Amino acid sequence: MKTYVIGHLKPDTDAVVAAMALAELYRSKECYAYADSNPEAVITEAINPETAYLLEKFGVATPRIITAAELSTEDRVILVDHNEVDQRLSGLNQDQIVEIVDHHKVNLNLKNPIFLTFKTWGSSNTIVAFMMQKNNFTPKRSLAGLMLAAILSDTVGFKSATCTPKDKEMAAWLAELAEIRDLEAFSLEIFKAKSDISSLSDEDIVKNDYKIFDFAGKKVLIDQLETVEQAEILTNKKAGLLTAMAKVKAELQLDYIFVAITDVLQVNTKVLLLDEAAAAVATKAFGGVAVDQILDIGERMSRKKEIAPPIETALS
Ligand SMILES: [Mn+2]
Repeated sequence: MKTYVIGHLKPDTDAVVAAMALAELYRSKECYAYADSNPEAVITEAINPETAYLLEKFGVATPRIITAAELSTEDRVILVDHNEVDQRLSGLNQDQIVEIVDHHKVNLNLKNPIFLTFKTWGSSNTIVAFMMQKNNFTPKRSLAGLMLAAILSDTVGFKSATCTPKDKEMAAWLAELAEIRDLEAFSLEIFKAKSDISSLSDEDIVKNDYKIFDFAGKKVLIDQLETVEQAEILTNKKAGLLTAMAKVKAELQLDYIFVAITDVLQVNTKVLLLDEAAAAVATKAFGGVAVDQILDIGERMSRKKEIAPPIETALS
């Protein structure tokens, strides 16, 4: 029997590193008696360029990709940074889930009681850092650096509406352990790695960081690209992105697809709208007027807190 710790589909830095950090904590401390099963951090799919950059920077190996077919029926699975079925490893038997550590809206219907740790903080790594402190565990320098990076990435350098004092408190602790003093400079370094879309096709961008939601029976994909080159992307890549959106919408049988291009330095998001129906939902959700299939939604940067909820309300 083994215990696997795993983040969501289309893994981001928070999901990958929270799994690594929690597995490290559970290998080292008894906590909930997983230590005998050698907890291992795994991932659902290939990592994004930002996570690849950070793992290389800190000299840490990428966790392996696992499929549900590789799990034996006795294996236990701990979910981090997600809970909804649509965001889980596909084919995962939910009876194997023994614990969830997350900071997203809860959408669960499980048969058995399990360990649940949900906090309304800006990053799953803030929760894992908090758990480490409670268990008198100190992560080594490279892991502390990765956890700090994940907090800065998820909270957009503390600028996101999801950021809380606890995120800053845990980031300060991790920064000291990682010996990283200039958090603003480190945030910019992470934004640049995130913004490096040179290796991505238009379809890769549309599928770069997306989540699929069930809003009032409608299948809605919301993709977000956090970048320092918003204007350039919306000028040079718009036509290609719209074509890719149409393809992905058909392929995944979506009712709606939204691609949010967020400028992390200017603190502004513009949403690409594929068709009239999407424009109607978006303007109902956020107000304003769409111009040339683009809606400026202002300072909103958090998909979880500021982008997905208004779309859900508009559709319900
Ligand atoms: Mn997260």
